[in-house]
Amino acid sequence: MSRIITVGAAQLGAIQRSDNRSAVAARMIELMRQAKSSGCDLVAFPELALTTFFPRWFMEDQEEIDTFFEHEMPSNEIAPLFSAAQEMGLAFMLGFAEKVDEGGRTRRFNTQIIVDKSGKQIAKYRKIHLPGHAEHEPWRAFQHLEKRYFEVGNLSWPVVRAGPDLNGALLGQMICNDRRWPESYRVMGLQGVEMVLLGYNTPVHNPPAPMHDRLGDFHNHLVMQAGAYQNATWVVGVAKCGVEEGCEMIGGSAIIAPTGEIVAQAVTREDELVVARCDLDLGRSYKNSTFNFARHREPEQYRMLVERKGAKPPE
Ligand code: CDV
Repeated sequence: MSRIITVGAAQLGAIQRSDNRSAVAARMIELMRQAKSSGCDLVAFPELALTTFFPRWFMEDQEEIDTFFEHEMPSNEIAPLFSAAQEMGLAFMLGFAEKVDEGGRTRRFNTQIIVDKSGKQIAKYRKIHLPGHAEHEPWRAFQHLEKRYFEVGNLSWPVVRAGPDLNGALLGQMICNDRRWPESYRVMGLQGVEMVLLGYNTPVHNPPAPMHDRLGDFHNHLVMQAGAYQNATWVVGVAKCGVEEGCEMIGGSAIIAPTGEIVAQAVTREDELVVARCDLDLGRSYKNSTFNFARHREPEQYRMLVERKGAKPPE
């Protein structure tokens, strides 16, 4: 019997700094309603979905910075989102800035969670590849201070087996810049992942390398399609996009099959739901042949991957 789950990539258009969480949650609930009427089991939202992409500003006042973080999940403002999902019987993935007391200190992460149809949180991921910089760099058109505001995630890339409400899907997550790194996919590939959910905020303009700007949409799909194929997994990439506080961000939210093919894609840079009916077993023939890891991988020859960080050319 085929194992189908219908997935909605719930792309969000721009969120301005003045937009409060209740207004954002209302937009997200509307996308959930559309998802429900399209037969979705699971809806995925973008990275840091509840606020504007705040790492674009240099801030020193921790109180101000913390206004962008969630201190509890769900907070009162976000609770309607959770209730709506539960009433509709929809699972969802949500990205947010997480502030938590852990190990006797306050820590801050760029986080995503998966909540099942019954309202139970079944997975958490904290972003590992944090792009950008930690100090103010005024020469940039806008800042990208993820290295200042977040710690590197400490949960690796867990894969969870969802319950029968999601056909026992093996689900994994990554966040934005992670999608450019083959390691992110492979750690989950080695756990047999069947579907990777990932949210992103990608500015069109890349201040340190403006010559890449024309290729932003191409690179977005290139890396997600390669990651899907090489690990025989579905990849659901969801953008926050449009012009946010003067900063233009790419859209291109896409659902990619284990074949590496894009099966559904956004056509706007606004709130838009992209839906695909995903057969979780579609990757099986790849996992049993070309990408039969147990048969064909040669980890002894890959030692440099974990022993060396930066590239060191030979003398
Ligand atoms: N939010 C991100 O991680 N954005 C990066 C940008 C800065 C390049 C990305 O990889 O899309």
